[in-house]
Amino acid sequence: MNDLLDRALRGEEIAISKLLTKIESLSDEGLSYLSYLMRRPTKAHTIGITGLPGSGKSTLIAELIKEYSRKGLRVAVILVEPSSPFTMGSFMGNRIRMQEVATEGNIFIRSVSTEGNLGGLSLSALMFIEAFDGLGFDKIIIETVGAGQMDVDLKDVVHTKVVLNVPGTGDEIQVLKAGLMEIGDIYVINKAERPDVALLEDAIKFLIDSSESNNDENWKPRVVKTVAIKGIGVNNLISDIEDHKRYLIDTKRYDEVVRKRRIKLIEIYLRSYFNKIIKNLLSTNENYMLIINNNEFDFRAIINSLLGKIKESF
Ligand SMILES: Nc1nc2c(ncn2[C@@H]2O[C@H](COP(=O)(O)OP(=O)(O)OP(=O)(O)O)[C@@H](O)[C@H]2O)c(=O)[nH]1
Ligand SMILES: [Mg+2]
Repeated sequence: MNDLLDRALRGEEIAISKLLTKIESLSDEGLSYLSYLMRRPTKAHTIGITGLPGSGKSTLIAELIKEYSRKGLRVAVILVEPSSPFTMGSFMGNRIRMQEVATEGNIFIRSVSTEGNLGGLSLSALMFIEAFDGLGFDKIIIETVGAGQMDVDLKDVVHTKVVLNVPGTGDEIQVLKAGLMEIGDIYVINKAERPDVALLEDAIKFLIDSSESNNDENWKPRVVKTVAIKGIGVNNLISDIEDHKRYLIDTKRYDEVVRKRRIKLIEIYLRSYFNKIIKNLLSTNENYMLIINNNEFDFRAIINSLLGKIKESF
């Protein structure tokens, strides 16, 4: 077997890091590593953590990492960061909070950008899920920005979706507005030491009962209160996460998620491949399209000619 792959499979941190970089570059070598890893047995439990900025996702993930590693589990964390420069602060916050607890070899943390992708979820994030699964991690946790489409996309690719809320914002159902209320398997009320917890709890439970939350009909979403900075409620959350995993296995949905996730990966790969072709075509044919305001402008002819160029390139 290839040396890099071999070392990564033995859990060597630097090798894993290099392997992911090669996969992310989409080089032939990288794709062959990914293909190899995807032929290995899948078992990882994938957990998506989402919620509005500052709700405490990274702090909570740091607590989950602590508990999981205490149980001897190997955990990989994927931080999906928006590409905007305004979020640098948050980026550092994510890192610092988790790095503090990630002192053991069993924990691996990797950031990816959203790459300005149409659908939100980035190709790299999906490839890394597959890679970590093939490398034998037990839990793969994905933190997403918590602002809409991307998090909704998570629905098809992770086993267990955890949505964070915080009380006392004067707006008890922020997540509903962000479109997140439909996707949670577990709703966490973090910063639960604050006043107005009961108000938020009632609002969320009401939404669940009135099935505004139209998730899987056989699983009634759980509501858990946590104070992530103090580690309070984390064990309850972990136990709900395990209940959900067991539910997926018992109802034969666990492997189905992996199948859907891989279909999504193929879809996003192809989209990004064709996007590059289109971008390239548009930039190399700018002059040609400049006649757009001219009365000789022939839309059909232009489209056909550009499509012809695409076909030639294959
Ligand atoms: N009072 C209180 N503060 C908390 C709690 N959990 C997290 N925080 C604080 O909330 C702030 C944001 O926490 P993060 O974990 O960075 O939140 P996040 O959701 O990952 O933020 P982004 O990644 O920027 O979206 C930090 O200052 C934390 O210390 C909590 O239970 N109670
Ligand atoms: Mg964070």
